[in-house]
Amino acid sequence: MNAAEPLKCRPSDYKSEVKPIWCPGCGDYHVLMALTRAMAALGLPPERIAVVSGIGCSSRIPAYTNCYGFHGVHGRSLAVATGLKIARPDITVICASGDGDGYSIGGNHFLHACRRNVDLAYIVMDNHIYGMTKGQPSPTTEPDFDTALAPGGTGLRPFNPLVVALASGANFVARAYSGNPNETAELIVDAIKHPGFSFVEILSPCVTYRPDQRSWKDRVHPAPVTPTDDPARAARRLMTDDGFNLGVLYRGHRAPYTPPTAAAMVAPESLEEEFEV
Ligand SMILES: Cc1ncc(C[n+]2csc(CCOP(=O)(O)OP(=O)(O)O)c2C)c(N)n1
Ligand code: SF4
Ligand SMILES: [Mg+2]
Repeated sequence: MNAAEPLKCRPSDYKSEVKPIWCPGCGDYHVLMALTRAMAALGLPPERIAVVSGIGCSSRIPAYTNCYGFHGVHGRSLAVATGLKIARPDITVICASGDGDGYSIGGNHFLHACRRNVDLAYIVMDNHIYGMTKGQPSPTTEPDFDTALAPGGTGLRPFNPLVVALASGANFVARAYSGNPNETAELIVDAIKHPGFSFVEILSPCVTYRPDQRSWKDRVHPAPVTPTDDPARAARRLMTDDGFNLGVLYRGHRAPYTPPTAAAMVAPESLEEEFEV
């Protein structure tokens, strides 16, 4: 076989023997399906892929693949994924988060990962709630979403992940819906192939704490426009975004970050000499 030719793989080749413990009907099952379909479509050997996550129901996903995995610290998935990609550029690094993990505690890392533009695919399973810790509002929760934990709703303006990603310099920005696993798989393939920091927001319902999200299947629709490489045009589209437009919004041409070569780095011993008092 030609070395450059992708392997002929099936999605099941990327599943581990660990059985998911998500609630029956959780959208994350479909994200796992989409992710393994994407890996099979790319034909990469599992040992050439790393899936890195934080903490949350969604962040359990690395355990359910047989690739290298890191189920780490809440909100720090991007820090780990960035370091891994810099140290091992030969590995395809997929970073996975939830809206709590990625937009609350990990929000700062999100901004800087977009800005740094390291060649990563970042998928966020957004259910507009903290599922794992039993339903606290997240940055994407609607202001009037009424729960025992936030009676009457938070009254706070939700965070718009696509706006933040675009404004912060992400090189690829897309939205998917877990209930469409084929389209989601295609967007993940596209994100992995696109150079630089590629962000895919995946609407993935939490059927336990957000049963209202079952209606998302009737609300999502393909974006009525083709992807753009013009950030100003993408920004204008986001001004009228209803939150349910699916597909690639923005595909940029910014060159991914490349770390300095070992030769260009200063040896720590020489710094020691310089700073000796
Ligand atoms: C430092 C730290 N703070 C808080 C927590 C508690 N905690 C665990 S998961 C989680 C929120 C998860 O929400 P999200 O990322 O949206 O994932 P979901 O469960 O909804 O998929 C929180 C606050 C923690 N584990 N570590
Ligand atoms: S609590 Fe919600 S997000 Fe967590 S597994 Fe159950 S349905 Fe999924
Ligand atoms: Mg969540």
